[in-house]
Amino acid sequence: MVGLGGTGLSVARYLKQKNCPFDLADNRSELADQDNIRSEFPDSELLLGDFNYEQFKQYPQIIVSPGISVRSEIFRALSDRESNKKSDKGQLIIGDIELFAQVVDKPVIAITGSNGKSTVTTLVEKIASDCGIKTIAGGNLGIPALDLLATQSDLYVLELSSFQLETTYSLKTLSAIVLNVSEDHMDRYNGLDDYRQVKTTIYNNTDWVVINKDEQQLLKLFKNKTQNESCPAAERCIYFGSEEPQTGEYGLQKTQDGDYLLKKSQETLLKASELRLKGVYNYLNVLAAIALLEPLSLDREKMLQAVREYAGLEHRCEWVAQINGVDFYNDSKGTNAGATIAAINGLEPEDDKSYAQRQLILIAGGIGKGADFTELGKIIKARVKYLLLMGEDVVQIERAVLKAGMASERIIHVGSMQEAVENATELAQEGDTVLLSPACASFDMYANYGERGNDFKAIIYERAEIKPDHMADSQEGLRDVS
Ligand code: UMA
Ligand code: ADP
Repeated sequence: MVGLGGTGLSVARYLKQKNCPFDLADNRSELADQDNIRSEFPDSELLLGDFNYEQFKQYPQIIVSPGISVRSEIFRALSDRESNKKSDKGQLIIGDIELFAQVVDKPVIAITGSNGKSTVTTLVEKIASDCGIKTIAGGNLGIPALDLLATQSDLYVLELSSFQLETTYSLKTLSAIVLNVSEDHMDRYNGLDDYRQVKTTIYNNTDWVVINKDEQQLLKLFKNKTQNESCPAAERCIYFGSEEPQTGEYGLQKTQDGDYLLKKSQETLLKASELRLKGVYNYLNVLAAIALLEPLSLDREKMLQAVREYAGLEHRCEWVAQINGVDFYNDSKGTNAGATIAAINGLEPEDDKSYAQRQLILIAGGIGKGADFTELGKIIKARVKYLLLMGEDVVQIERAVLKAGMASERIIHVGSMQEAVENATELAQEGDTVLLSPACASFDMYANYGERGNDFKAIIYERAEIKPDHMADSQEGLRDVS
């Protein structure tokens, strides 16, 4: 088992329970919990420090954590050894989702995408549970997949990252979705096409394919795939998107009276104003969740009631407080450009007539993961009055924003969250909105996005003299590159 984060430990516990012999490796030379690991797994060797090809090649199977790239030299070399390509256990290099796939005996719904995964995963879990199905969700969301097996469930909802998909081969799903694809993790992929290709492997073995019609490149890729391979789901596609739907599809209808979520061409599911989630991207998340559950033919009214009740997750465009007429939103989970664009558009809908009078002040920056910020730069220029930048890769964002034509005096560099909030408060006028949506990972300044969001909220609560009783401690499952 290579990599001893949350996934590594869950795999190790699973293998121990199955009496399957294994050793453990991590390329860090020291781990904070290494003594505990040694005493929990006394029969396993603990290999710390640089990975060693000669050592690794002795093993019939290598399970790799998602935080470690299987495209790195050592794993490429190991898989290239023709004779070892497949062990008697299957692929030589696998991940925890593959182990899960080999034993799960209940239906699985799988969700990937650059943004919206956690929202859709938890919404699917809530709808199915409220409709009376014993459901549990996990994967990239937080509870490692193998740990889900300890809870008796009739339905598993898995959030899957592209890293996890890279080491998964035999996952069979009831329904599967690639929500969207925008630049993320470009430090691990050879461009957007490569990343998109990995994401679409989620459709490899699914009964029902749920497809976002707005994602033209994805549609094209899927059509090519189904033409070239015999794909059982080719006739079982459920389409959704932001346009008015055609028969059998899910979509949105914009009217004078507001937005409606529709199924097929006539049937109204919900009026957008009935939802606690806001923003077109969230309406799409709702449609995606309902579409994923279509094969289960759930009770329609119970399903819609669950959707109405769903309040969204912490750190995703979460309203924090209003101070002197200024609203503060925490979107610390906005860890790539696509997420921040969605958050900006969601808070300031184009058709909102009062938009012109309101100012948006954006706090962004962190680890850019090699992303191209050109599109985000244009949106910021068009919609953001002041941009407060902090963290390691602010130069890339600043360059994109200046290139889009934003005046340099509207861009302010700050050294801490405290300074960011102080500046934002000074610049904001009554009616304005301050949004933390970094478009970057947090680990230059924080342990994870949760800690970053909590820091932002704590500063605001202090200024507002609010004593929140719901401030979460550093949450399990938020160990991230996000
Ligand atoms: N690491 C090393 N050396 C090692 C092992 C890990 O340096 O030998 C580093 C990695 O580079 C990484 C960190 O340690 O920065 C954690 O890596 P890991 O694979 O051990 O992480 P886990 O604790 O197992 O968490 C993983 C997911 N993390 C990643 O994919 C990086 C978690 O998703 C997921 O919740 C968990 O498994 C359970 O399935 C987090 C994430 O950020 C939320 N995911 C990315 C995202 O959503 O964008 C993909
Ligand atoms: P993920 O698990 O994929 O990171 P989340 O549901 O946690 O997604 O949402 C993270 C951020 O992504 C949100 O805070 C929001 O800014 C943005 N977002 C959510 N849903 C979408 C979507 N469908 N399209 C684009 N951006 C989205």
